[in-house]
Amino acid sequence: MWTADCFLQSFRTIDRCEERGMVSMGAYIEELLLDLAEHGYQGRIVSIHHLSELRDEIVERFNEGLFDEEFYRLRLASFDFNVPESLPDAKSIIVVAVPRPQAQAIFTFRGKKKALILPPTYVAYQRTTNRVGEYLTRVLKEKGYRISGTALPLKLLAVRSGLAEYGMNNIVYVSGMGSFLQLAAFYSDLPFEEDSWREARMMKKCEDCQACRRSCPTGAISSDRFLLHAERCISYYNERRGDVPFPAWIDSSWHNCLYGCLRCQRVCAEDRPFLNWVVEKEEFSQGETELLLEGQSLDRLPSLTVEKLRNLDLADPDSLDNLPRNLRVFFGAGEELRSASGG
Ligand code: B12
Ligand code: SF4
Ligand code: SF4
Repeated sequence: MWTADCFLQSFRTIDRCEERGMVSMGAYIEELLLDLAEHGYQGRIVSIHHLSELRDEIVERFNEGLFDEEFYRLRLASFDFNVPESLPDAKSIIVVAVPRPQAQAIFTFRGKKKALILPPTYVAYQRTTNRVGEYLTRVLKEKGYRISGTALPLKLLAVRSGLAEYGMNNIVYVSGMGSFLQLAAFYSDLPFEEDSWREARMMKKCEDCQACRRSCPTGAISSDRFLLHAERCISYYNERRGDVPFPAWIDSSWHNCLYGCLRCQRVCAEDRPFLNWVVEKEEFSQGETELLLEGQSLDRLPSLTVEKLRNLDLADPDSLDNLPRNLRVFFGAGEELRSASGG
């Protein structure tokens, strides 16, 4: 569990600041980190100087040709390593981990019910980031500091800041949260130089375990390199636009969630305590499931269905667009539905 011990590293940094007479800033950051923990979050603050290291690492891997071209263009090209115009005097980056549960949607088709999980982060993604942002804005404002949003590689930032460690599955783990968490990061004009920046590291436990690698059906977690073959990850495909069909090499039996995939987290001992943590649950009748398989737009759905979708964060055109493709693999829904939904 998350205890004051976990702050040891931050305290050491603060002690050094105090030796240099920066007592008030050290104490203030200590207070900020403790307050974050009281909200159930965990965080680290690092100097803005590390921004270029994050950029260089991604650029280097790109130059080495380690990213599938289309994957890079669709998912990584939007990283922005420049200090934002809204906060030109940014001095630090605050990275926060928020524990996140799963949600469940039960669908009914041809008399059969199928419960499908939405893994952590799929529901309330933006709301969670906003909540952290609002919290930091409120707390820092009291001391006259400000924050601004980031578009950074969050796992790399979290690991190098000392907040998290990589699992072999390339997902990051935070003490007391497993990997069931969402990361958020903000620039701030809060000065902080003596941070706990370190090399990227993998959990010690992974050295004697390969459970995630063995459980991944697609070979995305391979033994030829640590970096995930993201273009082999099921999540990459079921998050894509609804008119992009699943590649033929994905066996339909490999799908295990409405969005995303949980195979490499479900087998991990670090995640065992969180596997039954399911909050939002909604059930869709046969009629509702058929309407969703047909890809009906929001204005053509009954208000009760819209309400249920809203609770699962699926009441938006993008989600409604890719639901038919993602659902069909579980129901083996026939050609009549495929053509009705234009798939
Ligand atoms: C693109 C993306 C994806 C892509 C690619 C995933 C990937 N691994 O890159 C796809 C669509 C596949 C995806 C899937 C998922 N994602 Co995603 N995704 C992102 C996004 C937008 C960027 C990730 C990224 O930076 N990739 C680039 C690669 C290069 O970075 P990296 O994975 O950190 O790679 C580093 C390591 O490999 C390390 N490295 C290389 N060699 C070695 C060797 C050693 C020994 C060590 C220690 C390290 C090391 O160096 C690399 C960096 O240079 C982030 C949000 C964000 N803004 O960061 C969310 C994010 C990573 N996703 C998230 C989640 C929850 C998921 C899923 C778990 C969802 C699900 N259940 O299906 C899966 C996990 C799949 C997996 N096994 O990784 C969370 C992660 C939470 C966590 N606990 O880690 C994030 C952070 C969103 C958030 N705000 O919380 N995702
Ligand atoms: S399943 Fe094993 S190897 Fe994979 S992340 Fe968990 S501990 Fe590490
Ligand atoms: S999320 Fe699924 S497909 Fe992606 S690496 Fe993990 S087990 Fe493999």
